[in-house]
Amino acid sequence: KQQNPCLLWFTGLSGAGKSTVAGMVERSLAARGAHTYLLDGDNLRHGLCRDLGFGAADRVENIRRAGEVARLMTDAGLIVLSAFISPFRSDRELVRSLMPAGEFIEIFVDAPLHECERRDPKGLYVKARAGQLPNFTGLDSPYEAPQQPEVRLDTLRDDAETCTAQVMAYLERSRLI
Ligand code: GGZ
Ligand code: DAT
Repeated sequence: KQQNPCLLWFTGLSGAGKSTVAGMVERSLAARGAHTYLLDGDNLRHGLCRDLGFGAADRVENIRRAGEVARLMTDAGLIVLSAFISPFRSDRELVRSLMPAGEFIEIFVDAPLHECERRDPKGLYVKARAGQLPNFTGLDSPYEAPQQPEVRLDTLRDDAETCTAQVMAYLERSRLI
């Protein structure tokens, strides 16, 4: 077996860089012949989770479903990457508990709110500040930062290539690839 199935769980504020880095790690893994799948709000919230919004209870359910799907995909032998804000510590710990020891890799994509708001890649912070997006994470909905993530990426200091290399180095060091 050339790869160990595992779940790379990216968490962080909107605009912190989860999708960007997860996408680059996925390309890096694919270049080595690994079989991967990237789960994110775009492919879940339009289908499996289309009934869910951004209130606290709906976010809890969103992450529960995402975790269960990710678990099934790792059972099928894939390296799964996920890019959800996943703001609540207890939900991330629930997903961790679904996975065999060592196969849940929590990756804290860390950037301060002011930097995420400065980037505002989709214009959502502007909308949220204007009152058009209630319960926006970091503004009027909480984000609980990981206390012991397997990997912490500082996307204010390091560029996306450096962050990608840090994740790949973790996977090599842990003999997951
Ligand atoms: C946070 C929101 C909201 C609110 C829409 N709060 O930058 P994006 O666009 O692509 O990432 C955000 C995405 C978050 O969905 P998740 O499934 O990752 O959230 S969670 O893990 O909390 O369930 C953002 C967009 O949806 N978005 N409204 N109110 N992000
Ligand atoms: P998220 O998926 O967390 O909402 P994104 O990947 O869609 O975030 O957007 C992140 C933005 O920040 C994107 O415009 C690229 C930029 N950026 C700057 N430095 C970065 C880094 N080190 N890693 C990832 N993205 C970075």
